Amino acid sequence: MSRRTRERDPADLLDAARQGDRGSLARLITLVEEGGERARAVGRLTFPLAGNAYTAGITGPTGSGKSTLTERLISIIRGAGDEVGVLAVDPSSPFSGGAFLGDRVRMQQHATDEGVFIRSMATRGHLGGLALATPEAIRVLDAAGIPWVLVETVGVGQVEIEIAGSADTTVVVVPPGSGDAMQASKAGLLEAADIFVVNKADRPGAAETRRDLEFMLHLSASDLEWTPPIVMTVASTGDGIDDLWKTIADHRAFLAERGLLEKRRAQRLAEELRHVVSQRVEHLAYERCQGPDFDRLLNDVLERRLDPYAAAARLVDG
Ligand SMILES: Nc1nc2c(ncn2[C@@H]2O[C@H](COP(=O)(O)OP(=O)(O)OP(=O)(O)O)[C@@H](O)[C@H]2O)c(=O)[nH]1
Ligand SMILES: [Mg+2]
Repeated sequence: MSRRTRERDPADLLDAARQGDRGSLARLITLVEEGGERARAVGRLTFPLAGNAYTAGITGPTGSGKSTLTERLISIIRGAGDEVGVLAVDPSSPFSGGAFLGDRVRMQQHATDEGVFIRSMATRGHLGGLALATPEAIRVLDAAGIPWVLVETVGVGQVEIEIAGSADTTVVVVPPGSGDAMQASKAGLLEAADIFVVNKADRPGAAETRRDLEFMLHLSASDLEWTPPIVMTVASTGDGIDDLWKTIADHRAFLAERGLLEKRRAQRLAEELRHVVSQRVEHLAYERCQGPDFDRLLNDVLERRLDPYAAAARLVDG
């Protein structure tokens, strides 16, 4: 990246990104990761332009084949002539690099394709971590005019599910093996999934995993009109990928036809707004709990001149 790119302001970067300059796009996402005033400036610029990209989240346990599947989906999207952005998010790792080296290598076949933008995400300073930085990064890609955004999230914890669930279509990848389907259900993936993929269907136990999933879906069946389909794939050979793509398209059509896409996106924005508010309040609490005022009031509490509630009231209300 040239010095000039680094020094350009967010508005110039966004203009360049919208003209297809990938370096500027990468820089904008770095600004989002770093948080602070420049990240806010990026958010202000991208938000009004966003809302057109369709996002698919791909989540599941480590090594289940998410990146290999993602790579196959990239090929299909490119085959249709569309541009695609990919964000690889690993909430458990504070810095991008090591863990994603493999992803980069595997997605190398797209490395020289200008229509593909692949990026791993780390939080360098964004308040609220990746759960808040990811939607902002998606909006950067969206505002740059990229119609498809795939978000690969590693892991099945609470934050991972939150990120994965912030897509229009959430794909949960379950590898074959006794207990894996059960683990997915415990982790709350059953609720988050719009589509299940049993990848590595060439391995023993795939049919059993499918049956386990069917059984659990049956148990948790509600009056929802959409029951998550289960797609069998062998990402390494490409088997079942067309089926997966068609299922994503079906889900998209289902949401669009019933007005559910807008409803979901509205719910997500409400959730994001709540999250930002609680981050800010938490940050405020952190700031109020240090410094001379805090020390003075704490001293009053320690000497029993003030009770903790009265001291807190003074710190919060001034
Ligand atoms: N046999 C078999 N191997 C597969 C299949 N899909 C992926 N693999 C292999 O499984 C390994 C892990 O695949 P990845 O795509 O990196 O899995 P991942 O879920 O992205 O892994 P993390 O990002 O580390 O969580 C690689 O060696 C793939 O070649 C499959 O369908 N069958
Ligand atoms: Mg991966």
